[in-house]
Amino acid sequence: MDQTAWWKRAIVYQIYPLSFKDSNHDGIGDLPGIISELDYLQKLGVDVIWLSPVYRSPMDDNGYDIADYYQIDPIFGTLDDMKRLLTEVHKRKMRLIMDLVINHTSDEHIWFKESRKDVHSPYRDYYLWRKEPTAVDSIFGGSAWTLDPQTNMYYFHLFSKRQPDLNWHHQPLRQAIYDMVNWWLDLGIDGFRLDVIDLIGKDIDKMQFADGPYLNTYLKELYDTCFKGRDIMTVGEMPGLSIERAREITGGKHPFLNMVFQFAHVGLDEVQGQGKWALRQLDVNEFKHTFEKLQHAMHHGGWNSLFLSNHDQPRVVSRYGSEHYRKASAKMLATILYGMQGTPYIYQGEEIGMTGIKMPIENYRDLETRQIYTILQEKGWKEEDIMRSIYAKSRDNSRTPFQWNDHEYAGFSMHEPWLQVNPNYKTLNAETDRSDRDGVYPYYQELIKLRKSHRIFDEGDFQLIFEDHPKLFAYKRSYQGQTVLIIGSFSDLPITLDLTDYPFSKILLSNDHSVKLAQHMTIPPYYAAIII
Ligand code: TEU
Ligand code: CA
Repeated sequence: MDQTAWWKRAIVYQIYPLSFKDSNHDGIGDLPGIISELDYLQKLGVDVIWLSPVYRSPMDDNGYDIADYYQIDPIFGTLDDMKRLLTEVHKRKMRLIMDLVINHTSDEHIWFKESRKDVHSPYRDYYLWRKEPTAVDSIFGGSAWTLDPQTNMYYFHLFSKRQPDLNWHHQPLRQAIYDMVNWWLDLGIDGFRLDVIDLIGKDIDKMQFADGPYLNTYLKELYDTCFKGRDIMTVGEMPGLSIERAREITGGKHPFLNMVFQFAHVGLDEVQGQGKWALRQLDVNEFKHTFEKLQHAMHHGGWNSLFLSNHDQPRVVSRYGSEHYRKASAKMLATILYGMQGTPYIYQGEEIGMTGIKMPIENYRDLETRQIYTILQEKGWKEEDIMRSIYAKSRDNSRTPFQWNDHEYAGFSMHEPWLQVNPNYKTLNAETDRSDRDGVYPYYQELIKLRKSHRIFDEGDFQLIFEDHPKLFAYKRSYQGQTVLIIGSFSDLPITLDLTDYPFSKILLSNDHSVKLAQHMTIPPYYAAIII
């Protein structure tokens, strides 16, 4: 492997700043709070921190609506805090990447304020204005067009109406973005996670949005103007990109980005074509075959990012694991993910097995949840069905404050937090978990160490085993004559495995030490093991 590609061997940890740690006790997480917990991350084995947006923002979409790219929002701290964070991260031999939200801005960005004033404004073409709306829905529900009374024209927004889309076809806008990106890179940050970057090449008049006709052109320009020649890491969030295109963009002739987030495996608990609120049971076979495709496609050329959770997705234990077998299933999910090829991502709290939450509707803060609640009501959904979907899929599931200890507000803050703490914090928190021999955090530490000490995890090829088993996700990795088996059970019941056909000598790691390796072995619910 190319040794300069350090990001291939990195473990990335995503911090959602609002909910990580509050230092000044106003109920909102902040940069000094993050600085105070860097040792916690270092001990876990983290190499790179991805910080969700901390720029100045009205927080309509929790910072994914940026009003000033050059400033830190006062709720998080100051630019000096940011610089201090960077220094402290680097001191610990870790790196820091920022979130880059350049498909849209906040409606409070000066560009938009100027743009909307008058059709002749020099900023008019920074955004997308039309006399008539087209039949496009925003991703959060409702029309993607909003009429602005000031000039009596409609502006385009794929997310909330407070997040107008930027017009990437306008060269001055692109240049303004590149200047800003270079400014942050010159400040010393180590790269970016690029928010919905597959949308910047869209052609709205031709109704082409994700992976639009101009995507390669603009990505290439961004790469040439900002990324080229710098020792950084870039990961593009690309919900609408095919596997083939992901491979092209990360590994083809022009690798514009180091890796992308693919979402094929994420929508498998949804009725296809009906959006995220129409629930269905996960089919483990479909799940593992989706990963198989990615593993094979990216094995030669291209690079995968491995993730199950982020700030938009519900907690994976509650979603694909089991709250009843919480610790076992949290470890199992980590094991099958970390056994694959790619760069693994941990979303804050995943490493202690945090779970989803059920709250009365008025406690939800996420604009998507609040919006969808009304929309589903209007569509005639029954209250209990709406709430069932929200419990399962609301983004607030993963945004509740980090559970540090069993003190009031889970040690996140001494003030009532901006979003309710999960009531299970008394027993489920980092302090308890880390002092538990059976804890999830200690397991992650071991898993990360193991992964880093065997090249087979970086280089080996991937083949599913027990391929049609409806409750097993198992595969082997092979590299230079060596084979590793990775086994994960999604079953509430024991399963008997026949390992006669596979080479094995010992268990390198497992979530249940009472299980002994044998040709015929019976594994308990949510068992996970790495066998060599
Ligand atoms: O998300 C983009 C996206 O398309 C989805 O992940 C979407 O938010 C989700 O499916 C809705 O349920 C990114 C950010 O990660 C998200 O937090 C922002 O809200 C969004 O872009 C707009 O910036
Ligand atoms: Ca604070």
